[in-house]
Amino acid sequence: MSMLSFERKYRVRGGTLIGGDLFDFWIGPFYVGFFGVTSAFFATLGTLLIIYGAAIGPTWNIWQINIAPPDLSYGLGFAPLKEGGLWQFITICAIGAFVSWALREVEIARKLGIGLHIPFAFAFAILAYVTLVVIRPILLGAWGHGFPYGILSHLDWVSNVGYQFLHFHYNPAHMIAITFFFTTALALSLHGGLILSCTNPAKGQPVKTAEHENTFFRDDIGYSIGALGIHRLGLFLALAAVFFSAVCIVISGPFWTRGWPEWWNWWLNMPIWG
Ligand code: UQ1
Repeated sequence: MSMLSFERKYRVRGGTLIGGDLFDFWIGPFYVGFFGVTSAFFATLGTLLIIYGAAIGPTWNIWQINIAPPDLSYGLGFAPLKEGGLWQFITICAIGAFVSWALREVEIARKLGIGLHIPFAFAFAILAYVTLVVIRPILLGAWGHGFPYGILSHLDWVSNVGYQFLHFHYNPAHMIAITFFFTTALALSLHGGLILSCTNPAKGQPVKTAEHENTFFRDDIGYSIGALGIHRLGLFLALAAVFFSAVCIVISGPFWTRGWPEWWNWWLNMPIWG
């Protein structure tokens, strides 16, 4: 299944950023490349370190395994392995693997002569992670502000940081992020519904085309954004959701230390109220 007959013509040489022809090959369906090697290296090392962290920890319960960042007292220095150093190494491996994966996507896109939209989009996800475990901890002066690696522990971290600001839903960037998440879901449901309604009609009916797609929305809301436009809008909405999520956490602490409800006092304090 993975190696379709027509895929061979797309297995072209070149487009690599590093390594020339050296790693320019496939293993089964997967393109390797220099960054495929570095992705595998960092992912394997990071996973082994997580397993080691679990092994020296108190539990093998998958929900409770936790690899915590260093204590705040270590500031921005290196901590001993068992005191958060493991978390620091795992973070380096994670960033190494994510960035390698993005660059491997760049190499594949260059090979195919397509745009860099996919690695560009993935870069936003990497930015969100790096904001949580590097940028915000540096701004706050300690690696201990990063989130712990564990299923329940990272949920507790989110809950605790949320309550530290009394009511996180009053964070204006959080409000914007949520609005973009909901709008992304609206856009994808409209788009998915429209494409299926046209390409998978009732038995015996012909498959419909762009004319029908445009006409539906012109009849419905007086406007059609078009086949290319809906995908530009979708990508924008999804990336804006991730971007404002990163903004909402990076401003919490480094740029605003009180409860988020209090931030809205700027409105009550406006001189227009007399
Ligand atoms: C749309 O206008 C359009 O163009 C024909 C699509 O393309 C296939 C769509 O999927 C959707 C959902 C719309 C409607 C969206 C807006 C923002 C008017």
